Amino acid sequence: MPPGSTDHDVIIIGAGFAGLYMLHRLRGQGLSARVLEAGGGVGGTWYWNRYPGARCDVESLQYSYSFAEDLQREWTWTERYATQPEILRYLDHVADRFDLRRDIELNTRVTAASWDAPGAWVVETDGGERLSARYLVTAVGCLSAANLPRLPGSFRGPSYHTGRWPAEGVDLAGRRVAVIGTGSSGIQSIPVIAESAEHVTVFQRTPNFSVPARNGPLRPEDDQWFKANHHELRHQLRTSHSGLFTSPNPDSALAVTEEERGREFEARWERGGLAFLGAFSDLMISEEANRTAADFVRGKIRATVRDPAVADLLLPGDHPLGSKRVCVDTGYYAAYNRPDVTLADLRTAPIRELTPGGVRTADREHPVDVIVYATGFDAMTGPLLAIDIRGKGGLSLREKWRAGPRSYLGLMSAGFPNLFTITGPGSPSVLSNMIVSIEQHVDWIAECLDRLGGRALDADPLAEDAWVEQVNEIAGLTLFPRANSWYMGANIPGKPRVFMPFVGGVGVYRDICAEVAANGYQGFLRD
Ligand code: N01
Repeated sequence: MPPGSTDHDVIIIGAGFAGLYMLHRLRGQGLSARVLEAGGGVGGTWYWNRYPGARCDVESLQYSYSFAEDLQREWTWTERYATQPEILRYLDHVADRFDLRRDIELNTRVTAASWDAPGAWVVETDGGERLSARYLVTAVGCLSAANLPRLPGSFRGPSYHTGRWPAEGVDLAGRRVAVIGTGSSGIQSIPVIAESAEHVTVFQRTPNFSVPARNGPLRPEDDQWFKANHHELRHQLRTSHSGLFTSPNPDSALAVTEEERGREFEARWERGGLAFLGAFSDLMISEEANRTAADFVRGKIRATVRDPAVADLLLPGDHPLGSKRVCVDTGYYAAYNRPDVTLADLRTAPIRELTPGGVRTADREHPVDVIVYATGFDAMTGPLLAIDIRGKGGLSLREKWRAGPRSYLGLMSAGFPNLFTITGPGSPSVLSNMIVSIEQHVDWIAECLDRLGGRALDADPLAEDAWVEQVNEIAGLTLFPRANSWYMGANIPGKPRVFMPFVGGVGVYRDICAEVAANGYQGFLRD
């Protein structure tokens, strides 16, 4: 393909953390890139998820870009865990600071993309635009295709999905609110909604494990320490298992006494956050070890919730702790001590239908004014398959992934040349600090494009088969596949049950990707 014969060198889909950094990197190496973004602003996940109480469950200092020293020096987070508005302000700042907006087209949803002879991607948008580029990079996010259950009946009041929350906000003061779903979004929003609503009815299908955030103002000494040592600290994050500081304890939970175990869990519970999972090395490998952590959390739930019958309903019991994303909350369990919060257990009385004035379960009607769907996302594959992507010979990605996603390193899928998927299925992605994984993928893709110098690249189907097998094999050694989780696609009716992310850890994965590149892009086919 002669240079200059396409509209752009690269089209990037999405202007969240991944798309913004990808654009910045490509510009830096002299490539022309265009970002197409469905939202009315930059931010991706953080543009859409504006529900009450939305904040990150990864600490602010770690959930931020590392690529620019100046950016890191000049930005100061206000809280240990940033709120959605603060993260959005950060991303707006990044877009301005690096002059990214002139190459971003907002309110533009990509509907189709096809690999056309003689070697370019042609992208179509919902506005009827057709744009071409030699390379296509998806930065569509892993949790951006909202899952809205189809419930029979109809409700006359307003309803909102947490991941599509109106930018102008929703006034829930004095309203009777139904919250359907008790994953991270529900668990974060319920205590906050309860503060102003007249009544909150929580519709719970599956109880989840949640650990306290222990949020608070970011201490200046922590900020200064992070800034002063950021080279070393960022290096530690990149080479760690999850891209997070979890102070992993190398001991088995079963090799210590009950008292020692209790002390370790208690210390981490008091400190707050996802580091709870680092308490022992075998929590995600041994059922028996996992049970000790799960029992500890169940004990905390019983101790917090005053009504023992309600506490019982909140006890997670159908999956190992951590096999579904552990939630991080502020006052979630205590919210059930309020007289204006009711728990409706859908295991005993499922939702039958929506009525004009509420939600009817098998046992009664719950009158509400507003419904909040905290029902999650068609994760990882959903945002990609929402686009009609066609590769060589018209091969459809939807067709190829019918039985589950297949990719080499989560970066490319064979038969779709020059298409790169940032944090795609088959990479650590959602099991890690997303920013660490995004930066690793962006850097790898940018370097790869630089070395390709305009030539085409595709995944070798044999390398892809071997990678898919390896991803499955490693997942099979852990407790992850034991849950009906969105990691497994189990939350979407009809979606194939395949454990999608790579469990081996971000440090290991980074080394694999670096070695592949160093060996002349082993497992990839070039023009
Ligand atoms: O979604 P979820 P989420 N009827 O899929 C229930 C990230 N995140 O938006 O478990 C009734 O976890 C469903 O029930 P069940 C984070 O990675 C991060 O909360 O399928 N209920 C479940 O309880 C997280 O894991 C942050 O039985 C229905 C809930 O809805 C991921 O996003 C904040 C239902 C969905 O939980 C997704 O979290 C928010 C139905 N028909 C999100 N369908 C932070 O950084 C579904 N449910 C803090």
